[in-house]
Amino acid sequence: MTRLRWLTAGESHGRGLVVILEGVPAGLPLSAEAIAHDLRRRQGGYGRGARQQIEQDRAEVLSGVRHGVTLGSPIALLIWNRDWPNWQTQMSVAPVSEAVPPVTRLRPGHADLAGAMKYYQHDVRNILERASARETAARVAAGAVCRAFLSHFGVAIHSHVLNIGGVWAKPSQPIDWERVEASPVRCADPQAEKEMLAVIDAAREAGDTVGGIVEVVAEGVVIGLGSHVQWDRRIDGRLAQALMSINAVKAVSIGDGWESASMRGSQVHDIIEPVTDPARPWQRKTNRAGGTEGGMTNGMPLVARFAVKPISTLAKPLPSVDLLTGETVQAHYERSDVCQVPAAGVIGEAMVALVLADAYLEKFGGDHLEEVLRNYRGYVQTIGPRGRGEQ
Ligand code: EPS
Repeated sequence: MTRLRWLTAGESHGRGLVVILEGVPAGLPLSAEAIAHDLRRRQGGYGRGARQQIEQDRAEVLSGVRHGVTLGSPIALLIWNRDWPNWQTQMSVAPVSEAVPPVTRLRPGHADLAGAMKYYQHDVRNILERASARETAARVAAGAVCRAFLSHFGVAIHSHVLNIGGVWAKPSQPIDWERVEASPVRCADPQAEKEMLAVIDAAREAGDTVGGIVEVVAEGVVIGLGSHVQWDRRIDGRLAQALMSINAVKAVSIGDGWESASMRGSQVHDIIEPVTDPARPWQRKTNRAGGTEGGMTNGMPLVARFAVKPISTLAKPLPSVDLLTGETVQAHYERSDVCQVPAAGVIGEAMVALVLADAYLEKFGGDHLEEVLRNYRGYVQTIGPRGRGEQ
């Protein structure tokens, strides 16, 4: 990230989560309600566990905003954990006199083992509290700020679920985003939705978990974000890193991704259509590239998919080993989600928003929203066919 910097802090059962976002220009109207909206969306989805009934995530805006408008100074957001009162002894910042039993039964698939080795811990709680996907609430709050910024450039970011536990949604175009928002699994296909709900129920009954595949779509993205000239400036690489960093994500692809590897070039590449509408130059017959070519956006919608593995905290735990004794035990279980795939989509939107906001600021830099917009409009005037009405 070059123009936008952000860091989160907070443990899953600590007092709360914090994110500081720096680089958002001055002059952006920002409401706590817009952030709360995305936080609510992250908490939803069929298959979520008991924790989401306790929490009602809302971000308090501590800085960087005055009278509903950003100042250009760092924006600090704080989300209190409502579960904290139940964890005050276990998660106390100060030393406590009570004995707090350590978590020692390692969960295969989680950060427990590698984290305990790396940080020389004798209590897995010292790892799992930060490794928990609860941290993604802070990312979603920061992403909501970026979404508000991007809306001034006509960018809209959505996500939908393509697969849960092996059940595929039928492809549909255009995607009915209202239906997706109303769907308990954030899926556009009503038939697949029914089957997905059944798959989640069956996994719950078996004390198991299920993963899936999510697609994030960003519409209205301008041509030319990112760059071909250096590896770390490529927008597809930046998106992949951001999406892969979401807890439990094991694969990311852009556009047709894996499928394109087994097709011929003539089937894969998106034919460029003649320019008839100067307001929408460089349209393609198809969008198999998913909106990026040469490490840059190409003016078509950005389409990124990612695969989420099933959550590793199982109600019917896998055999494992005790961190302290090295003996065979059942892995640790307190409570967990059966399926977090719908929520992962909302988190994916936030990560895409953070990457795109950074890329817009990199290309159209400015300290006030109006300045960024001026730079943007100046650029947009130059993106038609060379030699035709270029300014
Ligand atoms: C989560 C909160 C967590 C888990 C989940 C994500 O709450 P708790 O640990 O109190 O149940 O529900 O995290 C995991 C599944 C995990 O394995 O870490 C949230 O707010 O998203």
